Amino acid sequence: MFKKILVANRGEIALRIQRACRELGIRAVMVYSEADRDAKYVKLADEAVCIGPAPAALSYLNMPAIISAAEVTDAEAIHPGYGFLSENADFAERVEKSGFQFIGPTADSIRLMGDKVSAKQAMIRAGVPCVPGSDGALPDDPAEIRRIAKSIGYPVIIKAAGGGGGRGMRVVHTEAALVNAVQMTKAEAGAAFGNPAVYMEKFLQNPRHIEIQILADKYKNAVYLGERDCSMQRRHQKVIEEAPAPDIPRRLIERIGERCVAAVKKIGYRGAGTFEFLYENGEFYFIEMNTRVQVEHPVTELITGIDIVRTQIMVAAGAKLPFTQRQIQFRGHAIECRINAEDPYRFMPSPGRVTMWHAPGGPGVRVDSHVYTNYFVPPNYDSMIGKIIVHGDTREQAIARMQTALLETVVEGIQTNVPMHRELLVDARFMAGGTNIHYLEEWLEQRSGIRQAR
Ligand code: MV4
Repeated sequence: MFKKILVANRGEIALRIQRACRELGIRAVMVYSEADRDAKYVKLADEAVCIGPAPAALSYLNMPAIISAAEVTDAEAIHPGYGFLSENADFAERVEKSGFQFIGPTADSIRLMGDKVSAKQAMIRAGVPCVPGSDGALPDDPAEIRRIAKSIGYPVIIKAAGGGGGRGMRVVHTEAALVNAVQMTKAEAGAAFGNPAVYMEKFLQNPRHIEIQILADKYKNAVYLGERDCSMQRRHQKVIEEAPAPDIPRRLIERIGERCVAAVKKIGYRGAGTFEFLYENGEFYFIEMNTRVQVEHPVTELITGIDIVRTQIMVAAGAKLPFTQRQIQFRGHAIECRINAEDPYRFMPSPGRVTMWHAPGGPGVRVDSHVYTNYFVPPNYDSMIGKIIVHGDTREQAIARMQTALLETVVEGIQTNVPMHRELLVDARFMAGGTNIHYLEEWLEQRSGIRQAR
């Protein structure tokens, strides 16, 4: 096992990884920007190294600074967390070439999945069901493009190979709009991602976003840890996640989970990973794979009892997966609410000093947050300041526990989305379960309409 790991991230996930290290008897080196100098998880660290000024480009994205920090502290491995450099294949490569273990998949796997065209082709070859679409990147010939769209059937969606997570996409409803839309998306993709390649899919109008968590070791052992429903989102930012997904037959989850495991083994993937699917009319369609630990990993931890971050570290160190698929059991229901420092209905960021922080507690309540009373939320990074995660025997019990937890939560000095969560947790449609990816935006729209009418 490693003796020392460098944590190349900040905020709640940096603290989450630090905790996993402590439990494993591993020393954690935290790197921090000038804006995070006073954070408690930095002060509580075994060691901490300042890697640059507040802007992420100069600190948390600064590869030479991070690798130098690993060298001077004699760390053996680097955990990238999520965001920042976590899905940067060049970083993974430089980490390994400098003699450190990258806690994640190989640079080749990250590269394969980072290009959404090669990712989809790999998944088709591995037998994972995908959204019907173009065979690879679109050609330049307008007649060919029209022929492909006609065979798929309108509406179609044009997506950038270098995009993902909702960046670089355009929906096309008619043949008249098609060729121009492809050209526009290509131009934007070239500028944004340095890769103008685009591909085409049937546009699914009312899907749910369901994702499958997998874990794999270096010896081609792999398991799936069930699914998460991440349909409650606004502008591609997830707001509430839960596991299991309401009203999806277990045999469908088992079938898709087994396909994901087969794909992982086929491509030689290792570490934690997530297959993102759209789910519509009882069918799963692969869209992307994330090659990192995700924000919402705790809901899976709570229903399986498996520590995903601990397992990431163990398999990176060369351990075999400590469980088989048959040993994994799913128990109860978990829900996560992301707490953001923002105006709860207009979504403007609200950084600043937290003058009062009181976290909820009680049976089945987990809080992953680096915040404390008198913590200063810097304006330089993502507005997420923590997560409340609850577990119950049933979805109803989990909802009741989350309602209670949200009522107990006190955050003063800054605005947060806690009031929005309190309203959503008593919304009849949310409580019924199984809403699609458009529901939250429709709910917000209606809500603001009612307010304006008053
Ligand atoms: C789609 C789609 C409908 N049809 N692909 C958005 C994020 C990126 N991961 C893929 N996305 C979508 N791809 C087809 N063929 C709708 C979306 C989409 C979406 C997906 C998941 C969660 C939220 C979403 C919000 C808007 C659009």
